[in-house]
Amino acid sequence: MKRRIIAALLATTMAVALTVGCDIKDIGKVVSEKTEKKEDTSAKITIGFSQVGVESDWRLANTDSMKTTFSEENGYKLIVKNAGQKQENQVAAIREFIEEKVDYIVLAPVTEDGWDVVLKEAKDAGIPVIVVDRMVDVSDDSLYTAWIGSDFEMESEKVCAWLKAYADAKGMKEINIAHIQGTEGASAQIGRTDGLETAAKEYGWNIVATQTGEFTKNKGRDAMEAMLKAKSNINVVYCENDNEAAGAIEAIEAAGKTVGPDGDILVLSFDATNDGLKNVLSGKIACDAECNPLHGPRVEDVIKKLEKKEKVDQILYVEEEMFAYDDTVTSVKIGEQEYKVTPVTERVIDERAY
Ligand code: GYE
Repeated sequence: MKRRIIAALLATTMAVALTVGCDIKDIGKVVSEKTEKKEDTSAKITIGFSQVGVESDWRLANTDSMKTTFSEENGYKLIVKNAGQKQENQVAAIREFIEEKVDYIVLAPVTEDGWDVVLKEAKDAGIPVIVVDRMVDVSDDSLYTAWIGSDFEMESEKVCAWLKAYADAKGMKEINIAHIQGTEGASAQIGRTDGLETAAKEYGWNIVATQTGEFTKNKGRDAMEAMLKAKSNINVVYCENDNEAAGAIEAIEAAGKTVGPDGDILVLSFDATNDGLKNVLSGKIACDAECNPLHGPRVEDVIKKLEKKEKVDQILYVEEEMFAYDDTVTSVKIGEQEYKVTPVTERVIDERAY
C-alpha cells in the first residue's frame, strides 16, 4: 500500500511542476510521463493468491474467478501461485508474497492445520490475509482478516436428508454406502464426512467402505474399483466432489454394474459443476449439492471495504442450491430451514457459469 501512496505523491509533484513553470512544448512530455506513472503496476493493488492446485473442475473455476476479477483492467496485479496440493508450497508462496510486499494475501488452504507461524509473519508485515474456500484452524483468529466459503457440513446434511427422504419414498430397505473422501484434513472433507457419519448413525445406514479420492477423478475411480472388489452389497456411493463421482461412475460401469435411480448404485455428490450436473441430467448422479467456487467478486468486495477502511465481516458463508435427477424429493428441511431441490434440465446446466 505504501508504494501506491508514493506513486500518488509523485503524480501530484508532477502536476505541481506543470503549473509552476514548464515550457508549453514540454507539457506533452510531462503529461505522457504522468500517464506512464499511472500505468506503473506499483499504482495497482497487488494481490498474492496461494491456490491449492488443479485437482478438480471446482478448483479451476475458482482460479478463473480470481483471475477475471483481479485483472489489470480492473486495477489489480494478481500473482497466482499454485501449490500442487502441498502445504509447504503454500507456506513458501506466502513468504514470497511477504517479501514482495503485496497489498493483500488471498489463501485457499489445502488443509485446516499448520498456518499459525506463516500467518503471524504476514500479520507482522502488516499484510491482510483473506482466506477463501477451506478454513484455517489457528490459535489466534486475528491472524486472518476474513474468510469466505461454504458450510460444508450443511451441504452434507442436505444430501443426507435427500437420501433419507428418497430411500423412504422408494422403499429402500438397506443402505450400504461406499464413501469416497476428499483430501484428508481439508474443511470440505471434514464437513462432508462428519455430516455423513452423523446421518448414518441416526438413520441406521451402513458405511461399508471408506477410501480417499483426494478430490480427483483418477483417485475416485481407483477408490471405487477397490471398494467394489472388497464389498458386493454397495447400493450408494457418497462422493465428496463431482470429479470423484465421475471416476466412481466409470469404475462402476467397468465392473458391469449400473448407476442411477433404476440401477444398482445411487451416486451422491458435491459441487454441482457443469459436468457434475450433466451427470445429474442423465441420472448417473442422483443428487448433487452445490458448492459455489466463484469467490473472486466476494473477495473484491472485502478488499474494496478494507481500502475504504470500512469494517468487514470476518466469516462469510455462501448461499447454495441443491440439484437432483428427478422430483421424488422436492425439498429438504434442516432445522427450521427448508431447501428446495431443483430437478436438472438443459437450461439449469446452461445457466451454470462453472
Ligand atoms: O468441493 C472440490 C475441490 O474445498 C470446496 O475442493 C473445495 C473442494 C471442492 O477440489 O472439488
